[in-house]
Formats: sequence, C-alpha cells, structure tokens
Amino acid sequence: MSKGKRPRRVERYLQRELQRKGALHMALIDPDKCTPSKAAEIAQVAKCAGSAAIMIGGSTGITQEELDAVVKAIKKSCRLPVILFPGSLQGLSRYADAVWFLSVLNSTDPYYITEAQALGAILVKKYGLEALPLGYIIVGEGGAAGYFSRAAAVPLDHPEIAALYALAAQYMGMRFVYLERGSGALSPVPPEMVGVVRRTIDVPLIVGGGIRTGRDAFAVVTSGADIVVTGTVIEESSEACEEKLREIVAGIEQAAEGRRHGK
Ligand code: 1GP
Repeated sequence: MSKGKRPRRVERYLQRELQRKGALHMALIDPDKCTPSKAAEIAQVAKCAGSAAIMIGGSTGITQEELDAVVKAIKKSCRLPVILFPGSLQGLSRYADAVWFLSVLNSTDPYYITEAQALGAILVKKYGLEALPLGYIIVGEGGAAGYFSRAAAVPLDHPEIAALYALAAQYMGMRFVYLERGSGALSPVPPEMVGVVRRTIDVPLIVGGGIRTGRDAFAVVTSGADIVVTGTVIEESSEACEEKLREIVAGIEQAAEGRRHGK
C-alpha cells in the first residue's frame, strides 16, 4: 500500500478488513532484533499467514537510519500497510504508512499522555504519516512499556477500571483502544477484562502482550478483541514463525466466525 494524500487510507483499509473478516492479526516487528532483510522476510511470512498489517515497535537501541532501512525493506517486500508503534520520538520513520498516535492513558507522567505527542506531532505531519488516534492502556505487569511510561497499571482483577479508561478514550475522540499486557507477558489480557471493555466501547479494540498460541488468540477474540498483536512469537526462526502465525491467524478466524454466528 503506497502512501498518498488520500485521508485515512490505512484506517479505511482496517475498517474494511474488520468488516470483511470480523477480527484481524497484526505482526509486530522489533527493528532492534532484526536486520532489514530479516524484517522483510518476516513481513512476507506474515502476509502469507494472513496478517492484516505490519507494526514496527519502538526501540531505543537503533539509529534513525537503521529504523528507516527496516521500514524501507518491508515496504519493498510486501504490500501490507506498515504502522509505526513508537515507544518514543525515535520510533518515527517517514517511510511508514501510518503511526499509532498513542497516549498512555494510565501513565502517571504527563510526558507519556500529551507531551511526547506534542513533540512528535510535527514530525508526523512533516513525514506525511497517517495518524491513527489510539488510547493505550497498560494492564497487569505491563512489561517494559508499563515501566518506561510510568503507568499505574490496571490490576487484572479490575476490568471495570480498564473499561473506564477505554470509554474515556472513545469520548476523547480516539478511534482505537489498545489493552497492553506487556511484550513477553506470561499470559494474555484475561478474557473477562477484554469482554468488559468490549461491551463498554464501540471503537475497535486491540489486544496484545503474551499471546503465543492459536488458543490464546481464539480466547481474546472470542472475548471481544478486534485486532490481535503478536511480537515475541515472530522472533523465532522463519519456519517456526510461519507455522505459529498460521496457527494464531486460524485461531482469530475461528473465533471471528463464532462471533458472527453468536456462539
Ligand atoms: C507488545 O503487545 C505487544 O507491545 C506484543 O506482545 O511480544 O508478547 O507478543 P508480545
């Protein structure tokens, strides 16, 4: 998908795909952990396995040139939209299609709620990136994302708190909500929390962190996730990665089918 002046190109694509498939998978690539050619290979594998988009995670360990090289290599090898998922201002690249323009709603530090966004906004404009407004909510242990963004993470046994943040995100005009359990978490966001949030909001719900199997993906989509993000599982070897991604996408499709038929 090439970048153009058409407004909300990636968002409209996601809406169409959600309408068509019911639920989607996105593959999260950490640019710090792979070379441009490896990233391009993973993106190809993800496309073949049925992923809807490639997300590029925020990494502090690489230079702008290295990030740009990874994004360019992916864009050259596969037509899926590339969406940046920045952990800092260093996570922006002009070669991507879009950026999750996220606010860490339960951060205790204003920097992660509005200040980094103010500093990053002009770069997003200069780079011509499509901004996808996202309310980002850290739950459970929250992993590195929770630590660095100084989140007051939502306790897993209090799904109603996550739902309040999610509804606030929707009322503030954010068009996506992300429940983040933390990369590499031992288990995904609990189904009960996904369900309570899903029943509270109308915008698409993204769930990530600790999703490793088709069964995990099936459970979060059955509970109400619209988009499932997996990162850690795709860092394995290409064959293992392809097999894993196919299993996860199958879990998502099966759950979406079940939801369609009210199961
Ligand atoms: C992290 O939610 C994502 O931001 C993905 O987590 O690496 O555990 O798949 P995993």
